[in-house]
Amino acid sequence: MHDVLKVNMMANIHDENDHIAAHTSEDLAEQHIYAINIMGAPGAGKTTVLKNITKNLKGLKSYVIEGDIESDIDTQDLRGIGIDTYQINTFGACHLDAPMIHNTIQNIRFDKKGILFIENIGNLVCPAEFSIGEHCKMLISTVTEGSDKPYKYPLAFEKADVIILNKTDLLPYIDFDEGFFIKGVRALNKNVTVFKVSGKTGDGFTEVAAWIRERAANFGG
Ligand SMILES: Nc1nc2c(ncn2[C@@H]2O[C@H](COP(=O)(O)OP(=O)(O)OP(=O)(O)O)[C@@H](O)[C@H]2O)c(=O)[nH]1
Ligand SMILES: [Mg+2]
Repeated sequence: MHDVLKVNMMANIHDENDHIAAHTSEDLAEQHIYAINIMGAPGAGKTTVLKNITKNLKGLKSYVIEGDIESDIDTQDLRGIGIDTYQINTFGACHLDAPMIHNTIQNIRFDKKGILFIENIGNLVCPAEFSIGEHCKMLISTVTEGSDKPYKYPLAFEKADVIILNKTDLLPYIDFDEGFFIKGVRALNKNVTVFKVSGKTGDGFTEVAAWIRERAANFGG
């Protein structure tokens, strides 16, 4: 009988990742930068939401790191409206990790205090498993995805510090059971703040921006 050495690879990967993430988070705080990890399915409105928040964040500068498997479409879009944006392409990987963010922030000159939005890869599963140095995890969910998503993709809802329910302008056209959605959210994450917004009309974003300003003012950065 041979001895078998069991190595928990995932635990090792997570430990190393979390160590780097903690470093990044401290580094950003020292530079008075509050970092938000924006997660959500492809097309949920991550870029649209961050654009709407930015418009309402008077007095705080917005920086963005765009995570995409390929392309720089969102980065070009954001740079086009004057937002300081940096691209990461993972070329296949389904989530951002702490070393990617650690490396990218070495290239950013944070000349004013503000908010760093990190748009994760469009995916409702993997990004929730990895800390990347953020001070806040923001989950974008949408009425078009259906009200059962907290039940089917629990980790993202469990880990979120704030949930943005987007595309509410489309409510008249679809069946979305808000009570069922909220019940699922509360079962996983009792106290998480939930905002209902429309990235198309801009409704709800003054409240989201106020919430972020409050968090950014009190996070110790
Ligand atoms: N009707 C409606 N459309 C929206 C809303 N928010 C975003 N959209 C549309 O949804 C599509 C996807 O929006 P994006 O902001 O690109 O979504 P994303 O999550 O950044 O997408 P990826 O980066 O590709 O994962 C676009 O056509 C947006 O115009 C909304 O509140 N209402
Ligand atoms: Mg996007």
